[in-house]
Amino acid sequence: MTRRQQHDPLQPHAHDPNPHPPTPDPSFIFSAPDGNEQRVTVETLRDLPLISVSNCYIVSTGHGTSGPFTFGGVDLLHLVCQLVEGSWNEVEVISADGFGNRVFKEELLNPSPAGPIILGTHLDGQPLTRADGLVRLIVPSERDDALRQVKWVSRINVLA
Ligand SMILES: Nc1nc2c(c(=O)[nH]1)N[C@H]1C(S)=C(S)[C@@H](COP(=O)(O)O)O[C@H]1N2
Ligand SMILES: [Mo]
Repeated sequence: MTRRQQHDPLQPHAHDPNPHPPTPDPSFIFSAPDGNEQRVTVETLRDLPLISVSNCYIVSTGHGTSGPFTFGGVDLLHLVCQLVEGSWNEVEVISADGFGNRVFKEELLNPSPAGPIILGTHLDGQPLTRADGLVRLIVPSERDDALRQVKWVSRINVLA
């Protein structure tokens, strides 16, 4: 397999999932549309409402479907609304290993019946481990090779 770092992280494709966290630190950089950046830690996320989403599946390219899981975490919409004042339209969620996904305002405002898109910090009631993806984007509606389930979020770019 070619190294994922050579690809655009926002054009994910089916691949053997990376089992190795790129760094030990689960905090990430949050970039607002005005270019203002701040570090968000797991402790920061704990101060926001914890919501849980049941019946989540990870439809893995490498090792079949796993689940159902109940993921707990912070509603991505809530975090963005908390940290961004002006208008915004799109959110890039990127891991330091070169994997990422684009989330549109529209799908945050109108969540799928499968559940809202969250930044996962808990798995089945227990804190999510770094190895399992802390902090992990959970897109409950996604069933396409887990291409939106971004483990080890290291950067969130909110775009106007
Ligand atoms: N950061 C990061 N997230 C990722 C990947 C990856 O390589 N890096 N692979 C994706 C793919 S293709 C799959 S199938 C799932 C696997 O998730 P799991 O290791 O928890 O089963 O993670 C997704 N999220
Ligand atoms: Mo996958």
